[in-house]
Amino acid sequence: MSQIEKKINELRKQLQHYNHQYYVLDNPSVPDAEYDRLMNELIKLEEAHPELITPDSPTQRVGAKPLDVFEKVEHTTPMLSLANAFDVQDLRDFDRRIRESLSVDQVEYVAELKIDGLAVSLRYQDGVFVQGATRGDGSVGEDITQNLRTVRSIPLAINETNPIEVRGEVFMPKQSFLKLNEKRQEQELDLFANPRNAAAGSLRQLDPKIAAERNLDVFIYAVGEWQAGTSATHSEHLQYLSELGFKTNPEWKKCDNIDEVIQYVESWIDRRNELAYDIDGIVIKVDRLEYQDILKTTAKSPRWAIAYKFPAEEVVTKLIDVDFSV
Ligand code: NMN
Repeated sequence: MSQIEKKINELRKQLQHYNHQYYVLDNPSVPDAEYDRLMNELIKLEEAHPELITPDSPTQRVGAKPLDVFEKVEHTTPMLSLANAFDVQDLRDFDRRIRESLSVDQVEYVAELKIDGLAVSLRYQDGVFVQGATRGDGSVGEDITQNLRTVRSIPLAINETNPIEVRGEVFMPKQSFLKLNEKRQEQELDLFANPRNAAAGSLRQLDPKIAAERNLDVFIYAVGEWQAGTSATHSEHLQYLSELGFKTNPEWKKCDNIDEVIQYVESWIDRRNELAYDIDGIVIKVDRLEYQDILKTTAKSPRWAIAYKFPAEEVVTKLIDVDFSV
């Protein structure tokens, strides 16, 4: 390897590390000026040696040209939606059905915030982000790789050489949504109805430069396909995703039984407005993967998970309602 190649690799590793600290952990480890200096050094070296540019370089987030149309992507494992629970009784019924099917007295659950965004699937091969897709109808989604590459908290490279697909929710933080609408008002453009619609509108841009300006963020919440997978529980998956450098939501809780789940759900009803992003409920999943396999899925949704939906707080006036939901 030449000296230049070594220097380029070193800069990429360093910048990847700083990006992770800054965008994933919200905890910058160097001043911006130092980050910018290293980034400029890498840009200059790559300009002088374009043959050494790789798609996972931190300089390559917004590389691609505008598309004419999004290609279709068939999901190898369907991206199912979740059954809903609307009150405590629904949660108790869910727990009873599960315990009866498994013939056990107690089941451990993981409770997570249900982020109000768009479900996406991300594929990595040889440690490099190669494809990102929307859920679509659950079987076939749209290839939005080039827009997802612009989401700074999505790593372009990870430390897992086995093929892995992960799933998560792309969202727009409330603050970014307010700023975007302010700017649009000044420009006399239509306003987005809420952060979810703004995120949807951004992800369906054919020009990745527009998506890149929209300050989208992500929380990764599941491993989709992973042949080398050895975890026994969903909570271990969450731990592993975070070790790989993915942004996972820190608020999840492992609960020993449904009473603890109910306490967790109730604790968020009033606190949810304090978050920097919208949530529309709590997702509850059976923690043991072996149990998930036994419980299986119906045609529409897994039997081992449920989404508790918060009561709607207000009816939002329709402004731009981008339908990107199914
Ligand atoms: O356009 P990007 O690359 O997202 O950068 C936006 C700003 O964020 C830049 O001014 C950069 O300095 C800053 N940033 C800082 C760090 C850091 O570790 N201090 C990391 C990533 C981005």
